[in-house]
Amino acid sequence: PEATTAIGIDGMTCASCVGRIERALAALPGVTQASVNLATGRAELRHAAGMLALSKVEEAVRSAGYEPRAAD
Ligand code: 9UX
Repeated sequence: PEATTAIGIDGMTCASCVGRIERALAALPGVTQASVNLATGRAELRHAAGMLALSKVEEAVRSAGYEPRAAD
């Protein structure tokens, strides 16, 4: 089954940040969709249930140059 994970992202200031992070998150194993909202500083991931550790999401956000935080 499919599951949803949300994470907060600090440091985004333009639409290109959004595209960069969406590509990085969509490339994670098990992820089927990644949508990032610039206004809310929040990302939502659709992924196979049990296939995505939050630590991997945080790592991908940091590698892309942004700061993960707890989702609201
Ligand atoms: Mo836009 Mo985001 O010029 O890191 S890509 S600020």
